[in-house]
Amino acid sequence: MVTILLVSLLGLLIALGAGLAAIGLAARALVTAHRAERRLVALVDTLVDEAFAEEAATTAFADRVAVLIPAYDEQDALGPVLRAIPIEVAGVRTAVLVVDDGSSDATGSVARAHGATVVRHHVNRGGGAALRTGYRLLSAAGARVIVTLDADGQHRPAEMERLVAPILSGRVDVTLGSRVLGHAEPSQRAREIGVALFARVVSRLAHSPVSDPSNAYRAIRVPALRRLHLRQEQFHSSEFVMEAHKRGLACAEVPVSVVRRTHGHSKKPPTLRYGLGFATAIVRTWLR
Ligand SMILES: Nc1nc2c(ncn2[C@@H]2O[C@H](COP(=O)(O)OP(=O)(O)OP(=O)(O)O)[C@@H](O)[C@H]2O)c(=O)[nH]1
Ligand SMILES: [Mg+2]
Repeated sequence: MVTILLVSLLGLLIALGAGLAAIGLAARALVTAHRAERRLVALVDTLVDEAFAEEAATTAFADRVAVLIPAYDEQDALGPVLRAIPIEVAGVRTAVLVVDDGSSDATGSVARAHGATVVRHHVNRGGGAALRTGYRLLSAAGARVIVTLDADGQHRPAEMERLVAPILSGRVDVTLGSRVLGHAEPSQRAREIGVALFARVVSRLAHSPVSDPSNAYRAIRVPALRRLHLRQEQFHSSEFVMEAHKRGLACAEVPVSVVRRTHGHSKKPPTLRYGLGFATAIVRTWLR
């Protein structure tokens, strides 16, 4: 009897030891993977910084309204967007930076052919990561205001003044484009329901009415950027809105249009996965 008990106890101890060792190994693997990822990101950032400096772009953005466009395989859509960017907005000259997010098509050369400054992520990192790269470079280059819009032609560059003027006049730090206050061409029903649902959630958590938390057409006064903690690789819009409210920046929603894509295709994951990713980004930003 005693022998059976001892053998069982020994078996239990061995199993426990093996379990702990496995957990230790898994934790080490995670730490190593995280370190490797950080090194890779640092490498990509260094390459981007060098490319930006080589393009002598540092002076091109000083005191300008910087137009920041993240672009991933948008060779067909990007040209018309760039042609429509106004030379001046609310009396201030614009300068355009396209962050080519690891495209495998001619996005970068199309952007250059249209006179934009281009930096490239050598691997695809997501729209949020592309915007962070742009924010970092443009802040260092002395831009006054940064306005972001998509490369797919869904936002209208002609409406840029609505976003930039309230910042230049000193009224607010951040403007957020809203298709709900403005105009939206009909899209998938699930997407429309999602926009309405997430608007309610984000408004509640941000303690302020936010009618279109997935709209990437927005602008910010550059010094205010430093106060935001932006980490999302992909679902950056809700993070940006919630952070702006959380850090006490003066925000205003501005009516804008969102039209249908006429070239290329959406890079977003399917609706359910998109909804989950969007919800996770909201919760993580809120808990921060
Ligand atoms: N989704 C996605 N977009 C990226 C990425 N990198 C850069 N972008 C750019 O981010 C912008 C928004 O991407 P879209 O896939 O059009 O997302 P969306 O406009 O919110 O969604 P749709 O309404 O489906 O077009 C575009 O200019 C993309 O080219 C990426 O890794 N994924
Ligand atoms: Mg789009």
